[in-house]
Amino acid sequence: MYTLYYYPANANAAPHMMLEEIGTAFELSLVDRKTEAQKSAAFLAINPNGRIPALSDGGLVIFEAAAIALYLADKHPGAHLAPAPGTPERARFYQWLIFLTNSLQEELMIWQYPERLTGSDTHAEAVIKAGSETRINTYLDVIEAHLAKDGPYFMGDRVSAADFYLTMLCRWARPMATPPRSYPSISRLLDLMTKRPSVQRAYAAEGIEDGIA
Ligand SMILES: N[C@@H](CCC(=O)N[C@@H](CS)C(=O)NCC(=O)O)C(=O)O
Repeated sequence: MYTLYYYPANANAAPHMMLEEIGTAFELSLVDRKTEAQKSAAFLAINPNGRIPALSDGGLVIFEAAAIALYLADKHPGAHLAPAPGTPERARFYQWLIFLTNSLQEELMIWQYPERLTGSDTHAEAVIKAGSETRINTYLDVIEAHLAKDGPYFMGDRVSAADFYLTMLCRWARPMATPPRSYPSISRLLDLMTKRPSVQRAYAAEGIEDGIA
C-alpha cells in the first residue's frame, strides 16, 4: 500500500488528488511542519532534502512531487492520467508537467519565501519578491494562452496529472496581485478541477476548508 507523507496543502496535494482519482488504497502520514518534523532524522531518512512530500510503495521511497505524479500515472495506466509513453502527446505532457514543477513551482517558492535568499536585507527581499511575482505572471500568461487555444485541460479534453499539478500551485498563488483566478482559461480549468470528487476528497482529508484554488 502507498503511504503519502504530507502537510496540508503542501506539494503533496497533486499526488494526493491523483491517488484519490485513481481510487487506489493509500494512507496519509502527517509530517508536522509546526514542529519542523520535515527536518527530523526520521523524515530525513525518507527525503534527505527535508521537504514534503514523499511516497512509499512497499520497499520503494521517492521524493519530488512531479516524480511521484509521474510514477502514479505510469503505475495506473487505466486512470489515463498521462498519455502513452513514446507518443507526441506524451512529449507535450512532459513539457507542461516539467514546466509546472521546474519553472512555476520554483518561482512560487522564491515568491513565498524571498527571505530564504535575502536573509535580513528587507530591501533585497522586496526586490526579489516583486521580480519573482512578475515572472510568475509571465508563466501564467503562457499557460493561459495554451489553455485558451487548446484547453480546457493541458491535454485538451482529457484531464491529466498536469491539471492536478496546476490546481495545487494555483492555491499557493492566490495572494498574488494578479492571481491565477484572474486568468479566464486557468479559472475555467480550476472550476472543472475543484468540482471533481477526487480533488474535494483530497483537500477535505488534509483539513482544508477555505476553498481549494
Ligand atoms: N521540488 C519539491 C519541493 C518540495 C517543497 O519545497 N516542499 C515544501 C512544502 S510545499 C516543504 O517541505 N517545505 C518545508 C521546508 O522547506 O522546510 C517537490 O516538488 O517535492
